[in-house]
Amino acid sequence: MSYGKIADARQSGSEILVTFENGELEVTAYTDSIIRVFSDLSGVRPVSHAIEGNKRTDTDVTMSLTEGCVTVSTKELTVKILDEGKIDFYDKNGKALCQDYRGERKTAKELSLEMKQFVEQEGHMLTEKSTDHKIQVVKKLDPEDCFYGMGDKTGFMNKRGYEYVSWNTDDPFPHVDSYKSLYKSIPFFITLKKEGVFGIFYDNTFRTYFDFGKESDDYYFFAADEGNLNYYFIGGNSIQDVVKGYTYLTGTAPLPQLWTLGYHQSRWGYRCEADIREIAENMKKYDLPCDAVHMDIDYMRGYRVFTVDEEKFPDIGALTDEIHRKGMHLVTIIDPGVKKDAEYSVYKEGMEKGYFAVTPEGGVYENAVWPGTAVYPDFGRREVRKWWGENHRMLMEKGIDGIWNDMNEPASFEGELPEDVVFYAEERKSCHSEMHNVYGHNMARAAYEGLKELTGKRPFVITRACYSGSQKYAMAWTGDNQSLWAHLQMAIPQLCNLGLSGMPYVGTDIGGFGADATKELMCRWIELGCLSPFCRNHNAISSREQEPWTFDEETIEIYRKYLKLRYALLPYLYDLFRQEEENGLPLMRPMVLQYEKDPETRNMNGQFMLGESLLAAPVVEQGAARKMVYLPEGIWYDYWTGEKLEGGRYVIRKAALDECPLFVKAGSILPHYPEMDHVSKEKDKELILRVYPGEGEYFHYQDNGEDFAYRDGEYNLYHIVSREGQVSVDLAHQGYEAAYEKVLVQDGTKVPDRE
Ligand code: MIG
Repeated sequence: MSYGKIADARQSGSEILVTFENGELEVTAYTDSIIRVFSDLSGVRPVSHAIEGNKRTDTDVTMSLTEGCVTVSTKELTVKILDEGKIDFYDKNGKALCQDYRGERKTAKELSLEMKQFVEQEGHMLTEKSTDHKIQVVKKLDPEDCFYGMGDKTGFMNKRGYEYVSWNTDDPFPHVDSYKSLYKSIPFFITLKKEGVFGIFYDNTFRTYFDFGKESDDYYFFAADEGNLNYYFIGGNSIQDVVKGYTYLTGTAPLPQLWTLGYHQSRWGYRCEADIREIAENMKKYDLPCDAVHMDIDYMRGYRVFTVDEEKFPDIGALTDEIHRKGMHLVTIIDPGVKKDAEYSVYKEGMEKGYFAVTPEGGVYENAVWPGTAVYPDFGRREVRKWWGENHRMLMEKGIDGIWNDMNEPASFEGELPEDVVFYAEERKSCHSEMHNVYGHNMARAAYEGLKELTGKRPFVITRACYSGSQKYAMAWTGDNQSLWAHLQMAIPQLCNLGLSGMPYVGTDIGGFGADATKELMCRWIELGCLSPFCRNHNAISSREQEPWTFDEETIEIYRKYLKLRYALLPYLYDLFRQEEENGLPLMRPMVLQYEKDPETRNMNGQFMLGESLLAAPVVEQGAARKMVYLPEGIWYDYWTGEKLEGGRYVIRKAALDECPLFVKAGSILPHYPEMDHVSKEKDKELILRVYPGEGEYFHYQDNGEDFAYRDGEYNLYHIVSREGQVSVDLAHQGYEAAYEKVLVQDGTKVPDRE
């Protein structure tokens, strides 16, 4: 659309309304570094699904109006709004950060119909060409610009040169770089310039389009055909600031229960109680630490959600008791699709109360998923979420410890839901095209609120589909990957980009979901997986079994070594979660998040940081027995040998099948737990501090690992300082009664006798 010339500009507090010949733009400073640009193009101003509560702070804003230009400034940013609705952003020194492109898009030519038919004859897939969109923000692209974020999109870290569509999609074919959509829609990206950085969050739940310089070297754009122009420009001095800004808006992930950070074993195809028991027993038998076994759709009665098949699972309460006695937990899957069955209470009640999505004509909308014909709860409505939440009561009473939400894109076996199926955004009548991308988000929210109410514990909810802000309710896994080296390789950039997109608690299906894992792939995947925030081996009923003991003795040993590493590092992971809850920074960090001033890190896909201290460089290539690792400037120590290494260069680390290269930054203090085979209900008695040469300071956090008492001060915070070989430990906050009985200080460069 064409805005025409600026007619007027008015300021009211931190909000500026610019009137054009045809249309209006609102520019609102939320903080000094976050500015929202809004234009009502649809006649509806939706309440954000991503942002809860009022995030506008008292922000001093100045405005001036000159011919053809409105200048708006905060302490940190200046925005110039020009004729035709063009907008440029500058940092406080007047350096241009982000400018609207002045030219027109040059959309690619479509093939002729004849040529299309010719190409399709052999089964080639035609990719749709990108056309102009009703709402389209085209920004000037500079040669060195890199792009990150965008949630779970395929490919490598840097999204430069690729296009994506945010439309939650369940596609079981191998997820490759050309995929434009996966399960999650997180319309947020970070632009790292040669100098300067910022983020843009396009809060529009309709299908949105992003092109990071695929169409042209001169511009990039984001776009939509419905909804409004509604984006947040997030400035800052670093990528970290931008991620903090984005999670300030959309929320951080709440601290999880400690046990959820343990190891999870899963498979689609544990068909009866005996199967679950056998898994738990094998974990013990092979000395493999484990905290949870997952129950996929097999446990339900005819795939009816919130039911249990009593033939195969005659006493699920007794089963959970038994699993709990082993120190483990049970997690059950819940899909959104409710079976159409007049005898089934969830269906009956939902029908009576009008809780399911309807067609424009008013009949309940039906499609099919696992149980056959099924209907879709309308999670955008508070009362439906409440009802759904309460439906978890039976499972919670039977002792189930977590809920795994699948198929919530939503998936459908009989074609995609038509765009006009009626869904609500709270009281406002809406439709599938607007509510699709937040369907999983609202379902996860329902589960989170239900579990919180029912158990009082920190809810453990896993979700596949997400929108921006889903991190407040659930952690996420990356869906149906496959046992492919390409997918192991993709795990690093995919999880890192999720982290930059505000989702810190994420993991892949370790070993791969589809296809068949080889022994080598399995070993390499646990080496990476044990350092991912979520650590679960899961695979498909149609794939070869992939529990560690289904390979050979060596695989079990390697698996054990890395599970023990994970359990040793649990206090470190938990500390990182606690910090993340405060500042929104992910645990698993791309090198560029930690070292953005070093251009070498801009395209780094084979290694990552876990917090600030640990650098992990897992092997993700078949047959490789060494790994090239980039050590940023400074001194590093090999985690396994204690060897001291000079940074600012690449090193080649040998990496036999049982070796995952790990390095620790000088001055680090890394908390470890003593060896354990699950997260105990008993209070931790001992903490080990592995201290590395150099000046160091560290805060270690401890609480009951389970509920929300920490928010009332029931936690301990240990302040640890190491200076010239002297280590001191002080309690900076004391509120949790079970402080450690023993804190053991170890020299990190001396190899521990623990294997
Ligand atoms: O289309 O519940 O991504 O983890 O095992 C299959 C069966 C449906 C897809 C999930 C996968 C799960 C599977 N589900």
